[in-house]
Amino acid sequence: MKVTLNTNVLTNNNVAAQYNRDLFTNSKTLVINMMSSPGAGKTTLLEETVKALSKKYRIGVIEGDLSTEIDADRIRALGAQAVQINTHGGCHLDARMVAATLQEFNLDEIDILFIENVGNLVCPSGYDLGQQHKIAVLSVPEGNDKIPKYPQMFMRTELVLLNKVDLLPYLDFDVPTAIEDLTAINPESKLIPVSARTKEGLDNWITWVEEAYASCAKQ
Ligand SMILES: Nc1nc2c(ncn2[C@@H]2O[C@H](COP(=O)(O)OP(=O)(O)OP(=O)(O)O)[C@@H](O)[C@H]2O)c(=O)[nH]1
Ligand SMILES: [Mg+2]
Repeated sequence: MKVTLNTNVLTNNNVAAQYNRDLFTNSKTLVINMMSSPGAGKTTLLEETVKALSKKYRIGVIEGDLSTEIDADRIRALGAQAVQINTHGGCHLDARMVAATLQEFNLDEIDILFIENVGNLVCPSGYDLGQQHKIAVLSVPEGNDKIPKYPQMFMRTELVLLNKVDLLPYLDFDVPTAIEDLTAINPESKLIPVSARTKEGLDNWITWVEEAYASCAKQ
């Protein structure tokens, strides 16, 4: 028997994403969905971002992991509000999980909300969470082949933070090749080289966030 699915199987996700988007728009909260492989440095980058921005902006963070509160605790240690979602085996966050979590924030009092997605270069990119911006973190030890091998992630993001550039002298990662591969897949995407360890390039990332905030700012 041939079964034709006329229904968008992600309908519920899309409905929840629109619900989230309306909340973010009404509260003028900038929301950035950060995705990467496990260990690329998302939480470390968010720690540095919180340190750099928290005097000027009220920051909230949603942390997505299969298990534990480790990442949320790292953010809370810096004084920012962080809520942990545990997916219990799920390989990505979906908009319904985020919607449920939003009850724990007063969005009127959050200027910038970062969502750290579950470490995975495949599943998270397909799910709209209602954010205004989707970005990818790629790290130098992962190698140059990740952009061509996981094109959906880099097609659907507008910025790649190339993290761990402090390790470039020790590894064979080639930055011009990464830029070339990214441009071939997504000519609109930017790439910012950074090191959460040495802080190299972090000012360029912070400027990017502040410019994004300016376009949806609470005035
Ligand atoms: N050398 C170097 N190490 C880094 C850098 N950024 C993060 N790390 C290290 O990389 C490891 C993983 O960092 P996390 O920030 O936990 O990575 P993550 O992407 O949040 O990991 P998951 O949440 O598990 O997906 C830690 O040991 C960090 O100290 C960097 O710029 N340079
Ligand atoms: Mg993390």
